[in-house]
Amino acid sequence: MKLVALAVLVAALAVPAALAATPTLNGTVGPGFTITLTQGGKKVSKLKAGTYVFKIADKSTIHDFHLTGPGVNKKTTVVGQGTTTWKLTLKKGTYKYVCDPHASIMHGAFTVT
Ligand SMILES: [Cu+2]
Repeated sequence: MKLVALAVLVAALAVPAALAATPTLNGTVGPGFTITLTQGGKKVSKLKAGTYVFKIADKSTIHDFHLTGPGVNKKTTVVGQGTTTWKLTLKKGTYKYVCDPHASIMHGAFTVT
């Protein structure tokens, strides 16, 4: 009986571990003149190279979320709104995100090591 209980416990623990394998980053642009990229509520400044799920919330029809860096050039549309999901592999280097129409005031960056 104890072995069965242990097997059930191991199976239950294995599922969250598999889901956590790809870290999720949250990008938000708008509704004001703000653009952010966070992980677990904290601003992203450094990441390890690897695969990440980017969940981008574009909350405005006058802003876009444009991510560029080694091997990556992805953006939402300016007029579009809603949530977009990108699964991206990040390499070593510097990545930048901007709102194209307001790049001078709406921008951010992070480094990948
Ligand atoms: Cu903008």
